[in-house]
This record gives sequence, C-alpha cells and structure tokens, in this order.
Amino acid sequence: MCKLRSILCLVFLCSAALAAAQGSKNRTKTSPWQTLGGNEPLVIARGGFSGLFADSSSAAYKLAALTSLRNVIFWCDVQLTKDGAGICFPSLTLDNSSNIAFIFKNKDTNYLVNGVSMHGWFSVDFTLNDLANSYLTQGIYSRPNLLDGNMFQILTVQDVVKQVNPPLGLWLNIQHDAFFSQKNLSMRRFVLSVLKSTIVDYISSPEVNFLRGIYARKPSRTKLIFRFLGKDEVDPSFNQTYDSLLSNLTFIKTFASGILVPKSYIWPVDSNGYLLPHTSVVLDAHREGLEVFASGFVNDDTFAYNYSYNPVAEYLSFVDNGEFSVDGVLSDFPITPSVAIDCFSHIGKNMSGQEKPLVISHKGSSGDYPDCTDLAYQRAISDGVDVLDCPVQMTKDGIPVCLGSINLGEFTLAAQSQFSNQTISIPELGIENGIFTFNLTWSEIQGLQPAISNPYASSRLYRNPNSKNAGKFMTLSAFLDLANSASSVSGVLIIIEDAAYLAEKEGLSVTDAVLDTLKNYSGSSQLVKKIMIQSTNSSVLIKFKKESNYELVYWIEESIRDVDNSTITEIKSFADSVVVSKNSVFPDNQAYLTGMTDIVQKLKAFELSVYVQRFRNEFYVSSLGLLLRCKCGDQLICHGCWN
Ligand SMILES: *[C@@H]1O[C@H](CO)[C@@H](O)[C@H](O)[C@H]1NC(C)=O
Ligand SMILES: *[C@@H]1O[C@H](CO)[C@@H](O)[C@H](O)[C@H]1NC(C)=O
Ligand SMILES: *[C@@H]1O[C@H](CO)[C@@H](O)[C@H](O)[C@H]1NC(C)=O
Ligand SMILES: *[C@@H]1O[C@H](CO)[C@@H](O)[C@H](O)[C@H]1NC(C)=O
Ligand SMILES: *[C@@H]1O[C@H](CO)[C@@H](O)[C@H](O)[C@H]1NC(C)=O
Ligand SMILES: *[C@@H]1O[C@H](CO)[C@@H](O)[C@H](O)[C@H]1NC(C)=O
Ligand SMILES: *[C@@H]1O[C@H](CO)[C@@H](O)[C@H](O)[C@H]1NC(C)=O
Ligand SMILES: *[C@@H]1O[C@H](CO)[C@@H](O)[C@H](O)[C@H]1NC(C)=O
Ligand SMILES: *[C@@H]1O[C@H](CO)[C@@H](O)[C@H](O)[C@H]1NC(C)=O
Ligand SMILES: *[C@@H]1O[C@H](CO)[C@@H](O)[C@H](O)[C@H]1NC(C)=O
Ligand SMILES: *[C@@H]1O[C@H](CO)[C@@H](O)[C@H](O)[C@H]1NC(C)=O
Ligand SMILES: *[C@H]1O[C@@H](CO)[C@H](O)[C@@H](O)[C@@H]1NC(C)=O
Repeated sequence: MCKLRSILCLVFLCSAALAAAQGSKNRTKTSPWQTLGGNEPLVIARGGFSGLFADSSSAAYKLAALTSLRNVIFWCDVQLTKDGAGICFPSLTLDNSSNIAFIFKNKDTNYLVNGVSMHGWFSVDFTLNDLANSYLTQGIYSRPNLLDGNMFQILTVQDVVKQVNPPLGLWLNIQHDAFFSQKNLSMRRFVLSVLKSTIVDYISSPEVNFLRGIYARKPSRTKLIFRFLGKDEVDPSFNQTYDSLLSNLTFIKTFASGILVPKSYIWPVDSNGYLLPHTSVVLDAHREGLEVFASGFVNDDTFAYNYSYNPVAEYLSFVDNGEFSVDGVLSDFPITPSVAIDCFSHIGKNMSGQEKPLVISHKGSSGDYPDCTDLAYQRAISDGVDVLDCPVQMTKDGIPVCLGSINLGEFTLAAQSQFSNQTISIPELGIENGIFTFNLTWSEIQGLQPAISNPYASSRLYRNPNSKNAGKFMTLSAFLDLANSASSVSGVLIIIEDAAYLAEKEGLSVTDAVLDTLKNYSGSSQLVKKIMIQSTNSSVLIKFKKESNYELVYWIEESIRDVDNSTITEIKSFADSVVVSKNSVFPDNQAYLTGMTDIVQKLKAFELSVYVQRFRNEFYVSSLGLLLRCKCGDQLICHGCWN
C-alpha cells in the first residue's frame, strides 16, 4: 500500500486540482456554494502573501499569485503621500512596515485620526520621492523578518498593476478618507483617476460618505463594499456606530453591493476562546442582496479552540457549514483558503476515491485531550483516524497500559498527588525527577488526573483548556477492545521503548506482556485489526519477528539526510516499515524549507513502507526569528541588522 507516496500524491492532487481550477471556472462539486450568487468564494490576499513577505511588496503579491486560486484578488490599502500619490501600504503610519524611521529620524509626529491622537511617521508628511529610498519590512513582529533584506520598494497602486499584473482582480481599501480630507488631500480624486486607467473590482471603506461620494462616478464593474469595524466604533463620515449601521442593511444596499466584516461578526468567540453559535449576519445580508466578505484570517492566530489550531477548519466553517457561505475571505496566507476552498470543501470525511496516506494518531488525538486517554482515542476515531497508537508502559503490577511516557509527571498531575514522594532520577532513561509508571500499580495510576500536553506553552499556545484534565487511561487490552470495535479504524500501532531497562532493572518484560495480551486477545474474541509493532530498538522487533507476523516498524529517531543501501538492507532484515521525522524528508534552514531529500524513494526501493512524523497544527514563530530580533534589540534597528 502506498504510504508516504500518497502524502505527496495528496499534495500533488491538490496542485493538480488547483491547476484544473485555473483552466476552467466550472467545478464539479457535490453541493452548490451557498454564496450570494452561487459562485465559489473569493480569496482576497491582504497585501499579497503578507504572512510571509512584507505587506504590499511585489514579492508578497507575486507569491500570492503563484500559490492561490487563479481568481485571487489583490488587496491594497491605499494611503496618500504629501504630493497626492496613492501607495499600497497597510497603515496610515509608515514606521511599522518600512524602514522610514531609520531614514527620516525626526519626522515622526502626532495627528488626530478620527478624533484619537496617533503617533508615527505619516504618509502625508512624505512625497513619493522621499519614499524612494525606503523599503518595506514585515510589520507584524511575531513573524520572521528574514526576508526583509531584499529591499522591496514601497509601491504605488499603479506600480502594483504594472509590476505584478493582478491575475484577476484588484481590491482597493480606503480606510481613512476623512483623515486625508483634513490634510486637504482628496482620496476621491485619486480613486476616480485610477478607475479611468485601471480595472478595479472592489473598493471598500469603513466611511459611508466616501463610498456614497464615488457611487455615481464609478464604472459598473467596480463593486463598492462597506467595511464594518468594531461594533462600538463610529464611522467618522457619518457619525453612527457600526453596530447601528449593521441593523440598517437596507441603507447600506443603497450605495454598496456588499459588506466586509471582522470574522467575529459571523462566528463570535467567548471570553474563554470557544466559538459561540454563528450569528445571522450572512443570511441577513444575503437576503438584502449584499455580498459578505470576512476579514481577519491569518494562520498564526486561528483563534477558537474549536478549530484545534487548524486554519483549514476555520475557513470551512465560513464557506462550507451547510447553512451559508461568505462570498470571500480576506487572508494574509491566501494559499490556505485556496486549498480549503478547492480541495477540502464539500467532502466532509469522505476522501474515498482519492489515494490517501494512512493517518496514524499520536497518543490518540493528543492535541485535543490528554495523551492516551479514552477521550483522546474516541476523538481520533471520530476524526477518521486509520491507525490508533498505543505507547505501552508497564505498571508495578505488570499490566501493559497505554501511557504518554514512562514518566507520569509528563502527562498527569502525579507530581501534585500523594505519589510525589516517588520522584526519582534515572540516568539510564535520561530522566531527572520523574515519577515512573513502573513504581505505581494500575489502580494507583487510574486514580491520577491526566494533564493535556502543551508543547507550545512557551509561545502561549494552549490546547483545549476546557478538557485539560479530562479522560481516563486505558490498559492495552481495553485499548484493543476500543480499536477493534471502531469500524473505521484499520489498525493499531503498539510502541515499545525502554524494554531492556525494564527487563534488566525492574524485572518487567514489556515484550512478553504485549505478546501475551495480543495472543490472549485473538484467543478470546477475534482481533480484526492489523497489528503494527514499533520500536527504536531492533532487538525488540527481532523478538516479535520470531513470534508473530505483525508489521514491524523501525523508528529512526534522529534526523537524517541520507541513507545507504547497506543500512537499508540491514533494516529490511528486521522491519517492514520505517518511521522518519518530517525534517529527514524536508530539511529546513532557520524554519524555511530548503528542499526534499530522496530518503523516501530510497527506502521504498527496498519495499519498506515509510511513515513520517510528527504533524502538529500549531503555527508558531520560529524561536530563531525571535532570537534574531531579540539580539538586535530595538525593533527598528532589528529590521536593518538581520544579516
Ligand atoms: C459552466 O456551467 C454552466 C451551467 O452549469 C454552463 O452554462 C456554462 O457554459 C459552463 N461554462 C463553461 C466554461 O464550461
Ligand atoms: C505598530 O506595531 C505596534 C507593536 O506591534 C502595534 O501596537 C501598533 O498597533 C502597530 N501600528 C500600526 C499602525 O500597525
Ligand atoms: C487645508 O485648506 C484650508 C483651506 O484652504 C486651509 O485653511 C488649511 O490650513 C489646509 N490644511 C492643511 C492641513 O493644509
Ligand atoms: C454624533 O452623534 C452623537 C449621538 O449620536 C451626538 O451626540 C454628536 O453630537 C454627533 N456628532 C456630530 C459631529 O454630529
Ligand atoms: C437607515 O438609515 C437611513 C440613513 O441614515 C435612515 O434614513 C433610515 O431611517 C434608517 N432606517 C432604519 C430602519 O433605521
Ligand atoms: C466550541 O467548543 C465548545 C467546547 O467544546 C462547545 O461548547 C461549543 O459548542 C463549540 N462551538 C461550536 C460553535 O460548535
Ligand atoms: C464518497 O465518495 C465516493 C467517490 O467520490 C462516492 O462514490 C461515495 O458514494 C461517497 N460516499 C459517501 C458516504 O458519501
Ligand atoms: C509516600 O508517601 C505515602 C504516604 O503519603 C507512604 O505511604 C509511602 O510509603 C511513601 N512512599 C515512599 C517511597 O516514600
Ligand atoms: C536494545 O535492546 C537490547 C536487548 O533488549 C539491549 O541489549 C540494548 O541495549 C538495547 N539498545 C538500546 C540502544 O537501548
Ligand atoms: C486472557 O483472557 C482471559 C479471558 O478473557 C483472562 O481471564 C486472562 O486474564 C487473560 N490473560 C492475560 C494474560 O491477559
Ligand atoms: C541502492 O539500491 C538501489 C535499489 O536497489 C539501486 O538502484 C542503487 O543503484 C543502489 N545504490 C548503490 C550505491 O548501490
Ligand atoms: C521503583 O522505585 C525505585 C526507587 O524507589 C525502586 O528501586 C524500584 O525497585 C521500583 N520499581 C518497581 C518495579 O517498583
């Protein structure tokens, strides 16, 4: 059975699907889109692929064109310079996203913006010529700035059209007409002049009077979109809160063909970070004949625990929820909505008909529930896992149990329990101050509170806090019962480590315990699942090879770049398949992928199946990116000293 190859297949299938999508606008889908006009939702790239390259840089726009659906729309936030030129730039002040503060050290100032004082280097204080020597930088400091040194120039709207030739559409967002008017600069004049020479599909603004002012003069193909800001904020041109405007969509419809709302207008999130039921905004606006676009989509802050840090799941809740679909999403990472729309919509869990790699759980669904608890396993099953894993540990009374680690301290509250006095260090296992599974009986372990793992706690990304201590642990035999009764599960992966230590030092044979449990199981009722035994120690696999015909999986723990034929031949003598790390296949340099090794092909040439681990949803900033910035100290200096 094709395993890793199919992972790649899936990637290529998606690319092929994207390519096909690019060839024709008609798609065959099992259910129609619930957008206003029944069209596929649009992907709007905010400043291009601004999650990776500096917002509004040519590189950001070009990457968006390369990696998105063909009808991706390029979003440009228009700001005016002192001499009335319109540049694409994400904010009124230039200092966060360019090196302007470095070049014009004392030209910062304070202005009132919609009645609130704001400090910075404002576009209105610089001519286009002044900006010629500035370059764009990554303005969101939690994102890596390694690509900033490429001297991406600040572009005018016309430059964007010329340099990157928007494949389909251009979307101009006019966030601050009222402010520019105060400075005697006319956004209206600028926009109308652009409309004469350039095709613009959408113009959005949070100011009613700006849109009403161009309504009669715009070409018919250009759609006006009213942008909602925070519900309590006031539209400075109209003196009404966005909340009150939201209750008067009939009025909005008199000058706009759609609305753009923060995603929380549609799916609100409670103060604990969980989704509330959706509002009726999309259905109400559609009833009024208004398109609805949602903003605020980024992969590095997919917020609501309900999505398990999976940005695709978030997009699907806006475009494929069975009740409505927004007409477009505004994203800093347009590749992700493109894939969500083109590859993952309307398929539910039915992936049949596509060659699909095996999905193997890691300690159950350990991103959602504490490791190896019944809840973690049940969630993995309901999510459609193919193979359930059980890392086997031994209890003091010799019972094989599925537990996240030999050290109870890592995944339970043992250290806060009556067993805290069992804390010891065992150098052979490389563990200091642990509480070991083999020092507690099964009934003692059952009494411990599980604790969810939080591998990204240092980036303040926590997993499902509502269930952080939920669930019950399971013996290997209860685990087998659960897996056996789940019809969608095809196999179980039993992981055995530290067998030599347990046998020699603690007098416990984990291999015998596993073999007995498995044999006994087939003796009593029929175990219908495929059995896979995994270890980093070939001696363990050799022992199983002698006594069974289970699939033997050799785990190559260290990250490798290459493997020679004699090593593969040796592996082949005791294993049927191999587990390697992700970065043995796709090595990286400072968190950017550098290419692909040929390890998978080499192993497969010897008819070994290849599994890759370990996939996690959390999207976090590489510590190196942060480190570079910290070393540089001040953020401004930082932007200049990356090399
Ligand atoms: C797309 O489908 C519609 C109706 O299903 C049809 O009228 C139209 O001709 C198709 N367009 C193309 C390019 O195939
Ligand atoms: C600039 O960056 C700071 C710090 O990240 C942030 O608080 C501020 O809102 C940003 N300003 C703009 C205009 O984006
Ligand atoms: C804008 O023009 C008015 C009238 O000509 C003038 O009084 C005002 O000072 C100007 N404001 C700015 C910021 O230049
Ligand atoms: C804006 O509206 C508020 C109440 O709705 C009112 O008190 C205030 O005077 C208005 N401001 C302007 C400039 O019209
Ligand atoms: C909607 O807004 C318009 C313009 O402000 C106003 O004339 C109209 O009375 C409002 N309608 C409702 C139902 O609030
Ligand atoms: C999100 O998760 C919470 C906690 O599990 C649940 O109560 C809530 O109903 C979920 N929200 C939605 C919209 O499904
Ligand atoms: C799943 O998809 C396949 C192929 O697309 C289809 O034949 C099958 O009926 C679908 N099954 C379900 C349960 O929808
Ligand atoms: C740990 O403390 C308990 C009482 O809380 C006691 O019964 C047990 O003997 C102690 N074990 C060790 C190894 O000290
Ligand atoms: C692997 O297991 C064998 C026999 O059980 C043992 O002698 C050996 O030390 C183990 N190797 C490692 C690296 O733990
Ligand atoms: C084997 O199964 C029998 C009956 O289900 C049970 O009584 C016995 O304890 C089991 N033995 C082991 C080693 O699991
Ligand atoms: C390694 O094995 C593969 C597959 O059998 C073979 O094509 C290749 O030539 C071998 N490489 C070397 C260096 O022997
Ligand atoms: C675990 O604890 C250590 C230290 O108290 C003992 O030396 C071990 O004998 C004990 N192991 C078992 C299996 O109970």
